[in-house]
Amino acid sequence: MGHHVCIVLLTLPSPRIPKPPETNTGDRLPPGPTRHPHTRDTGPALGPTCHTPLPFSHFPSVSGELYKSPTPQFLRSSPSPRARRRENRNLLRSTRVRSSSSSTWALRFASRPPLATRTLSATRVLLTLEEKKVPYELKLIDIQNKPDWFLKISPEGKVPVFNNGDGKWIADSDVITQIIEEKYPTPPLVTPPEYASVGSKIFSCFVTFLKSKDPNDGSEKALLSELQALEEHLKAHGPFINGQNVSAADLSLAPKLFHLQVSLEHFKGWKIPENLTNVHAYTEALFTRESFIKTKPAKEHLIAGWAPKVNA
Ligand SMILES: N[C@@H](CCC(=O)N[C@@H](CS)C(=O)NCC(=O)O)C(=O)O
Repeated sequence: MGHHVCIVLLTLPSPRIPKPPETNTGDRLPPGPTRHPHTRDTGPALGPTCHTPLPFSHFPSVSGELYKSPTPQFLRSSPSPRARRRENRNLLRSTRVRSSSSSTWALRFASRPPLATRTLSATRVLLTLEEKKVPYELKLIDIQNKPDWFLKISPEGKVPVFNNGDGKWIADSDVITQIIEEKYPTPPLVTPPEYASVGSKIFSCFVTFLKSKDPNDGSEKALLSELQALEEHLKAHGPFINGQNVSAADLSLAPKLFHLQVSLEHFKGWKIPENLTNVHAYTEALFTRESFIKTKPAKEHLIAGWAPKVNA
């Protein structure tokens, strides 16, 4: 594969990691993000439902490059001139521009780094590229302060947008993953139509239950019923939705199940029931895949992303 495809994700300014509610019985988070001197981990994330925080340490593409970013646009959204100056100082102190002709940025953040998030739709595109070992480049934007170059390639202002290497930008993860499948058919990731909607209601049930403040509103039961349906499907057809091999439906569901597992345990002390053994084997099989490990969000970032929803 001679060329890279390109995908636009997003970055947002970094908030503090919020404290879990008092009722939480899960593990408590450390007061701030763990700093790893040799990685490019960013701070915690704050984002609406569809945002999946992603530390920069997870951005390297299979080509070994990091990502391209024409300008550090995310700094422009700092709340005050003073904060802007401080963040600009931090960036200047911590940004290294690699002397490569491809103007690849390597960012290392010395203190209170900006935040990198990505959407669940972007994640499935990334997972698809990783599974197919297609080299790619990432461009990051501040979704709250969309740069002009981004609005030119995504007039509706949505991420992800994807460029197949032919200069044509395509929106919508359904379309994008289909195009990737056509252009890079190996390994095939098509889910047969009869299985394509397996697990598709889990995410909305999870969000309702996560946000629920009434234990008797049926939201837990609704989620359990969807998980039970997944259990039965996997028991009959597993270990993955389409049998022996991972497919597009798994790549869409995997990040959602990770969000479910991490945030429900954190905010509600809730775990997927142990008797759903096939679901447990399934999440284990997905979460230990190289593609998933490379693209998954740090738990503390994920939790910080959900906190505003839970506490709303
Ligand atoms: N159905 C689209 C969803 C795209 C979408 O709604 N993206 C949201 C993030 S999840 C977005 O870019 N929101 C930014 C905005 O509307 O300003 C897909 O699967 O790609």
